[in-house]
Amino acid sequence: MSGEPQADCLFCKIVAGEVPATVVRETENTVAFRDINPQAPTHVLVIPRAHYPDAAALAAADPQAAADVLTEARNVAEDEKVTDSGYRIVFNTGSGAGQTVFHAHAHVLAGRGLQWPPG
Ligand code: D5M
Repeated sequence: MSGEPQADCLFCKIVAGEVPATVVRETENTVAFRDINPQAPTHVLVIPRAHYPDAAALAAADPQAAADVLTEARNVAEDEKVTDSGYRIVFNTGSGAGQTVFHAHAHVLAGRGLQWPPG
């Protein structure tokens, strides 16, 4: 899998600036922006600029980019000042797990009590 942009991918359009988003961080390999439907006071998505359908495909094809997504999730938590209170990094992988956008992304969730096990 090449990681090339996909014309029908919403998150590729955010990377390209064709769809607006509230971007909070950017690196060479990643973009982080606020989720349009936040599930917690902090809810930021971290995506690779390259297109892979889910986190597993990203990790298999480009381990460095996968590591960069995780590092940026940690940096978002620092920026949001939630490292002491705790936060959750979620990679929904597959429709059965709740994935709805098939461009790899990490959810960074914080700012309220988070239950375990998740629903
Ligand atoms: O998560 C996909 C997430 O993407 C979901 O929480 C909503 C979010 N989303 C969808 N469209 C947008 C735009 N345009 N901006 C920001 N966030 C968006 P999943 O794990 O695939 O269910």
